[in-house]
Amino acid sequence: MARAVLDPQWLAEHNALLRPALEQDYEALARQLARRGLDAEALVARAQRFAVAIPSWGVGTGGTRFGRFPQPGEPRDLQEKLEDCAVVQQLVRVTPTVSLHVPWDRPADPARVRRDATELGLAFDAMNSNTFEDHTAGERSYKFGSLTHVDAAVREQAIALNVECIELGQALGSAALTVWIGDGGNFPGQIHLRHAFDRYLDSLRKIAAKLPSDWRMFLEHKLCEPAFYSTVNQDWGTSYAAASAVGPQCSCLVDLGHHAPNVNIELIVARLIQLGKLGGFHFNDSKYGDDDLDSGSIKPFQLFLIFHELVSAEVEQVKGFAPAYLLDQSHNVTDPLESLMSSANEVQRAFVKALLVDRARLAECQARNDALLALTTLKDAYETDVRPLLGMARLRSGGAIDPVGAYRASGWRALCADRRPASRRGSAGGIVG
Ligand SMILES: [Mn+2]
Repeated sequence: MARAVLDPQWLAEHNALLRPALEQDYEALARQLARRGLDAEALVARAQRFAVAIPSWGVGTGGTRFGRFPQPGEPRDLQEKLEDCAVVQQLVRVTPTVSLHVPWDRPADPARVRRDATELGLAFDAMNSNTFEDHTAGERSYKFGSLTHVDAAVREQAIALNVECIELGQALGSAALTVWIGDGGNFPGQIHLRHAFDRYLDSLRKIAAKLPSDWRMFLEHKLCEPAFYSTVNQDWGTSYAAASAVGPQCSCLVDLGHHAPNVNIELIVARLIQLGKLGGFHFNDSKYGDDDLDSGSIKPFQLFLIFHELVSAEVEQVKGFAPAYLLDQSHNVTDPLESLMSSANEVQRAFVKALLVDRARLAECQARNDALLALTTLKDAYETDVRPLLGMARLRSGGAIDPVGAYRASGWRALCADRRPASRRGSAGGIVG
């Protein structure tokens, strides 16, 4: 039994206030769903099994290149980050794993960190290697690249960090490595476009050679930034080519913010599923670019359409389909824990709504070329208010009916502000690709 950070008795009392209204709304929704041939109880059970990982860097206030506005009580070390992750998980019950970033969260004693996490009811998701900035004086600089650098010694150093991530991950119980590099050029002519990609493949193969047989390796592409003219792994096609070249343990990771404006992301998702190379997701939302805004805050319909593709693959039992889900956002103006709870809820909501799609009717519409009724079929699912179903799933899993409301009432932030004086510099923030 995991140690609860917030008092379970207090949480039960908080839930008791909201429970009568939830039960009324749930019964009404269950009747509506039954008319559509859907079983609310089965959907609650599916919602309860849904999971999305939390990034260790997400519990601290993020920032932009213009600045950062930390708030009181930010976690100062990995132990405190895990404690915050446990609070989120206690309230939402769909975030049982944490994804670590190395070296930001390099554990000195991984066995102890694993025990601490287990005690809090948490496990570890994919490891993330950071070779997009310099870490310690004396090491070789990544200013002009890491895995694709022209200097073999820099590439070796970056490869070694990825191998270290694998070894740490093994000790922590992780089984995946996510590789995102900032490598690219800011000037035409700065890098040899083909040779840089050759070096990328060569470095990736060396890392893949160190993967345990049950591990997976995810390649995360990104259109631009920090390189603004050319990026080595800039789009899903490049990522697919690289993952294919590296081998069967390697696949592509889709970060929702890493695409050109207006790109049809659900189509990319469908393609990668079809090609057997969809490894996972970094969920967030965006308006202009890699804004790292909260999931579902700008384009909730897009998120639903992505989950429609994911659920379709699940329903059709596409071979090898098992994508990893992680939130990857920068919380600049909110309490990060509130953003994580609300975003986990948005992702779970998109998943549950995708379960409501009448796939038989959609197939009929497609066979008849009935475009309008096909869209209506999707909208029938999308426009269903599933909040009572999500609330019931959280309640039955031991979480909060209203996670953000419960969190605010718990006073956790104020307690942290007291317990975690800012005299020690926070190890929190950071922007990740
Ligand atoms: Mn990402």
